[in-house]
Amino acid sequence: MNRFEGKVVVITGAGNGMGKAAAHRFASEGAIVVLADLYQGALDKVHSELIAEKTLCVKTDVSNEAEVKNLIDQTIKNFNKIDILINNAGVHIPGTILDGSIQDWEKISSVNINGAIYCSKYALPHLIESKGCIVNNASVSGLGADWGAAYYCVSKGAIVNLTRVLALDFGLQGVRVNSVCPSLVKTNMTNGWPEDIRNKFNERIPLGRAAEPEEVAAVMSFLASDDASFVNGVNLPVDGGVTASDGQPKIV
Ligand code: NAD
Ligand code: ADP
Ligand code: HBR
Repeated sequence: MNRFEGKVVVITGAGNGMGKAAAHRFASEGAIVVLADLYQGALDKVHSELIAEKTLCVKTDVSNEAEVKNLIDQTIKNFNKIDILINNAGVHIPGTILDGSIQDWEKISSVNINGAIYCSKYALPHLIESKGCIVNNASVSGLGADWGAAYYCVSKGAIVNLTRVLALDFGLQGVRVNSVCPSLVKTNMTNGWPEDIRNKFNERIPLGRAAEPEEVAAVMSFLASDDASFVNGVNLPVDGGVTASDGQPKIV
């Protein structure tokens, strides 16, 4: 499939995990990919795995408005348009509202919420021009709540509703906005979690395992493609069935 030939795709948090998997997926389907991450080393590694002329790396802290503006400016300067924005960069800090410091909240909200707001705000004029789309990486943690992850869940709830408000406000201008909502995915974010916690997740996931980053990237690519031309404002669980449960305990 070459669904993204000629398309310019901006991916944040592209140095690792699902962002990196998305970079590979979109590139494998013909896209020009613009990779943004905090870490130049991680970007260089992904760059080296892709076609050089169809890849641009822009070291970007998405929580910094000026750096996001630079990311969009560099993309336009090099490729003259943006077709797809993948708001993927994110951080996780566990804890209840009493455990977590105000600095934890500032970190989570500035990266997870402000980052998606800044990228959307500066990319949207170009997406309106190209009749493009946005795919956010939210989480099942934004569809419902988890114990002991207060700030993270609040931030992901904001992304779920950001998806909806952008879908309403820009649908008539031809821009679609959707999100993926994964449960546990095997990335740097979660690989260090204690084994007993990961096992508890596996017990609650009807498919019995965490997702591979590529399984989420595949859904991002579907939502960004013309195959999803009438899908708009959807927060799509990619969760092995977690949200099929009403939350009552597993007794069998
Ligand atoms: P990851 O840690 O493997 O990758 C995240 C990437 O984002 C890293 O390369 C990191 O350097 C980058 N990043 C962090 N802060 C940044 C900033 N300020 N500016 C630019 N880049 C920044 O994690 P992942 O699991 O691939 O996470 C991707 C997204 O998926 C996040 O939004 C996360 O909340 C969400 N998510 C993760 C899981 C999971 O189980 N791993 C589940 C649901 C949703
Ligand atoms: P295994 O599951 O046998 O440990 P994998 O190849 O499936 O090995 O896992 C690759 C990486 O993902 C390893 O670093 C491992 O620690 C991590 N990992 C494995 N299972 C999970 C899980 N349920 N949740 C998060 N990370 C996991
Ligand atoms: C585990 C999952 O809900 C996450 C890190 O978002």
